[in-house]
Amino acid sequence: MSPGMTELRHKYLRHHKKFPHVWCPGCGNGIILGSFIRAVERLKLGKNDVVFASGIGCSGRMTTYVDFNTIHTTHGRALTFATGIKLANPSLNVIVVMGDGDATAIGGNHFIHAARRNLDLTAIIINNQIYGMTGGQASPTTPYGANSTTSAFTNIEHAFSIAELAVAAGACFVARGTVYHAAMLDRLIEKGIRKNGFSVVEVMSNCHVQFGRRNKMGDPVTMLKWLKNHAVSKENAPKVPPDSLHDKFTIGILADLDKPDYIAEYQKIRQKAKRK
Ligand SMILES: Cc1ncc(C[n+]2csc(CCOP(=O)(O)OP(=O)(O)O)c2C)c(N)n1
Repeated sequence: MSPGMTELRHKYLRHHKKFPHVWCPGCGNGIILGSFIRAVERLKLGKNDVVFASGIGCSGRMTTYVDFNTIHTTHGRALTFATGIKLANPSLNVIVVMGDGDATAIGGNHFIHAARRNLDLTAIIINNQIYGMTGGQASPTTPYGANSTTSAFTNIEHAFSIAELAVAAGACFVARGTVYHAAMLDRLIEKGIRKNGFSVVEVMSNCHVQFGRRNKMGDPVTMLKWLKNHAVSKENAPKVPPDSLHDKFTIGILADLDKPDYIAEYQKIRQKAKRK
């Protein structure tokens, strides 16, 4: 029988040292943390074989709470630290958690080049459509027409899709889930970690405090229902009329391809250089 959440909490969380956590009641980050530790458990990864890196933001606090090798880095630069760690010790499973602002605004350039480089890292990107920790400023994924502290008369910029950006930049595994679909999220994170190459799992999440309250969704249940009603599975998407898809997003595995990973290629270059 697989262990229950209480057992997993004792096994994987720094519950004596680092709790209570800083997240608001009902924050989607707790669901994502649960999915992450269930995925690690299912993969039977040793705690010392996992490195969990984060940037800055509410998402960035996740590394504080788990009992792996962890590194809480600077805003937008988690992938650069993770790159160094993986290159120094390729046997480690290096998993990175970032917010939408962290990964695609200040860290946007690092993100697209990490995807293009195809180093074997797993990036979990929590898309709550807002800068949560700093008080609700618009991020690159804040929808057109939404309210935020920096777009009090509605956002006139257009959001981009993190998952589609990752596909275009060359990530070899790209998936999108939501905190409403938690069981599916466990599997997507598990597959992302298992994949050899740069993997991205975008998680649509609720920040009902900074995003929801300004957009008539001020409680977690309303936001979870919004996520449920706006998610379309990849399998069903072709059956949905295109004009009703414009405000929806696709969930599931969006890309899964095999290409040589950076470390294998780098070893070949080392061999070539040695023969010279
Ligand atoms: C170089 C730098 N710029 C700006 C900040 C301020 N800052 C801290 S968290 C944050 C936004 C975080 O938003 P997001 O990445 O979406 O994560 P969330 O808090 O929503 O999880 C910002 C702008 C910082 N800490 N460092």
